[in-house]
Amino acid sequence: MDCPSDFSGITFLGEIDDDTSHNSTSRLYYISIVKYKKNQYVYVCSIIVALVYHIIRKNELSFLWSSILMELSEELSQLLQSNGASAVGIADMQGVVPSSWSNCTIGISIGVALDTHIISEINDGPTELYYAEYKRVNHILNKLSYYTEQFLQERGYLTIRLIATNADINYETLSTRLPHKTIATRAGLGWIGKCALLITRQFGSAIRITTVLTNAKLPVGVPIESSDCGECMACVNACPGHAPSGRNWRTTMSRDAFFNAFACQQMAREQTARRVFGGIDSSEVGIDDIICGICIAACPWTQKYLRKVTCSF
Ligand code: B12
Ligand code: SF4
Ligand code: SF4
Repeated sequence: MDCPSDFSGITFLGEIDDDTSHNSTSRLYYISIVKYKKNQYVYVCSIIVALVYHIIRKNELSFLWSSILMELSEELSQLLQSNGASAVGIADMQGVVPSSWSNCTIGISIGVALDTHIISEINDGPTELYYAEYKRVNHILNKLSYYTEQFLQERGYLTIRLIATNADINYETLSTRLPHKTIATRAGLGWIGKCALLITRQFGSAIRITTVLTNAKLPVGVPIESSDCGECMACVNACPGHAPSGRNWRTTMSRDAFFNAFACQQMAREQTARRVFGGIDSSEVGIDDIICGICIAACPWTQKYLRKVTCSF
């Protein structure tokens, strides 16, 4: 039996021809097996080469993709800062967001610092100017979260925008589904102080915050998991409502384990009525806002911020 023409070019045919014990049929099988083995070898080699190439390409692509996302986050950060943000952080919120929001696990925490002159005048309670500042900053935060939402949606991403304050509150527990402070600590903006406020190294607790959740896989910050208050007791001693217990926070602790939110609410209500609304309880005139801020002003980190920015005459 003649060898088929496609075998004619195989170089190792000569070695087989030397083996006289094979007739032409068995030689063909033999050639087929050798060819199969050789092809298999070539095939396996090609797969390895293809895999290595794929890994290199994939790394190149993921590198390219992460640079695009890095640029996107820088662009967003610049947009927010040029519109009044004092701090922007990005957090991986996987496993922390409520399950109904699990398609948006990246949290953008946006902070706006409070005016230093106004905060330095809160000594024994809130002022009318602090109330105006509270309103002004909430307005800016809501505007910034709106810009963030527009920015991301225009680029095809999903977003969930949380309102700066007084939204989604369960008044039985004085809590929301996802408090802004949780995103802020996960983004690495600061820790939770003994007074239950977010404390940043740059502004102390004189910063208000808001949140936008998204599915854009922006580069995230390093979470802060425990308090940096140490032995300080300034806010504990200053609080007229005795709301902070003096215990240091960590992520595994519930708010109620170290802070009495209802005592704070009661005191802030009284302070707001006495010092801002001329003795009238704000809820009686249909206003949800209650403010105090003594713990903000008392914090040494806030004091450091006030000293850095406020001119002395
Ligand atoms: C309800 C509410 C109140 C209640 C209860 C306060 C409280 N601490 O919970 C009352 C009426 C008492 C109150 C008072 C005040 N409030 Co208020 N309030 C809120 C509101 C609307 C919801 C807070 C909430 O959900 N609480 C539930 C508990 C569980 O959460 P939390 O204490 O806020 O945060 C906890 C978690 O984040 C957790 N945590 C942190 N990191 C991590 C990470 C992981 C993985 C986990 C699991 C948990 C976790 O630790 C925190 C402390 O336990 C938020 C706005 C918002 N939507 O977040 C503003 C907010 C907390 N209030 C604020 C402020 C400034 C005040 C006042 C000073 C009033 C004023 N403006 O003068 C006081 C001070 C209160 C205080 N010392 O905490 C700011 C705080 C800013 C900051 N730098 O921290 C917020 C964020 C409003 C804003 N947009 O900036 N408030
Ligand atoms: S806001 Fe006022 S009442 Fe509430 S914890 Fe701070 S100092 Fe205490
Ligand atoms: S006043 Fe002291 S204890 Fe209170 S939050 Fe600031 S650093 Fe922490």
